Formats: sequence, structure tokens, C-alpha cells
Amino acid sequence: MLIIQRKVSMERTLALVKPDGVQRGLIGEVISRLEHRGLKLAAMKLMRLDQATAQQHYGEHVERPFFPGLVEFITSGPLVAMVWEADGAVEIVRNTMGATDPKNSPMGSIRGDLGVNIGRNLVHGSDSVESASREIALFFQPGEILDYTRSNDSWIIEP
Ligand code: D4T
Repeated sequence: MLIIQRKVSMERTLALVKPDGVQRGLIGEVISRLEHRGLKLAAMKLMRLDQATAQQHYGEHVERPFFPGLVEFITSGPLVAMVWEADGAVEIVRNTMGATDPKNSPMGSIRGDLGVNIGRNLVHGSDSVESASREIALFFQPGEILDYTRSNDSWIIEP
């Protein structure tokens, strides 16, 4: 008998509902879209980002003209930080969110449906597995990320 062993590798990614999403009452909408897609929530908190963490999070943009405004915006009010899990979580979360600029974001994506401006693009998703592990460590202690079984997993992921 031939046994095909499927190796499903679980990937984790960081997602944020940025301060504009919180102020606009879109926390539930964002979570809903990610949940409905089939991603599994592993950690979540409402928090206010301090300057140092914001500068670290957006470190790659430090030389860009929009950097000061970006740091001011991301620290301007509470945000929701989350860790989502799936095979291919980084890519799935990014395409659920759409392009960085809502103007170029397809309808059906979070930014395409809910945003108009790149400086108020509502959400963040890690752009690679490497960024995800760096960003998750910036926002969460290891003990805050939960490992649990979801009873409907076999209806979302072929075992
Ligand atoms: P984030 O990190 O917020 O999910 O955005 P992306 O990963 O999709 O895109 P990014 O790193 O290139 O940009 C980070 C952040 O900066 C804002 N931004 C970006 C801006 O205000 N003006 C700009 O010209 C660019 C390129 C939006 C997202």
C-alpha cells in the first residue's frame, strides 16, 4: 500500500490593525476576514506602540521621507497586534490585505475595500518568513503565543 505523507508546515505571521483601523471601528472586520479565510489566531493584544519599537519595526524605511510621519501615525493611538498561523500564512495574510497602496489594491482585499490612502492603509502583514519572526518577537513574548488544536481544522486543511 502506498502511503503519501503530506507535510503541512505551519507558518506564523504578524498582522496589525493600525491606529486608523482601530479609530474607524474596523478591528472586527479585519479579524473576521482573516478568520473566515481559515487562518488560526495564535496571539492578540490591544496596545500602544512606543517610539523606539515603532522605529525598530519600520527600521528599513529610516531614510525615506515618509518615515517620521509613519512613526508618528503608528504611535498615535492603540493598535491591535496579532499572530496568525497557516501553511503559507505570510502570503495568505498579505494577499487578504492587498497592495500597500489602497489605490492599487483589488476589490475584495481589506485595503481595496476599506481604504483610499497609502499613509492610512489600515493593516500590516509581515512580508517574509524572516520578517515575521523578527516582528513577532518585537510585539510578543513567547509565552503569549498559544499552541492549541482547533476542532474544525480537518474542514479547513486536508489532513
Ligand atoms: P506595512 O508595513 O504597513 O504593512 O506596509 P507594507 O509592508 O505593505 O509596505 P511598506 O513596508 O513598503 O511600507 C510601510 C508603510 O509605510 C507607509 N508608506 C509607504 C507611506 O506612507 N508612503 C509611502 O510612500 C510608502 C512606500 C505605508 C506602509
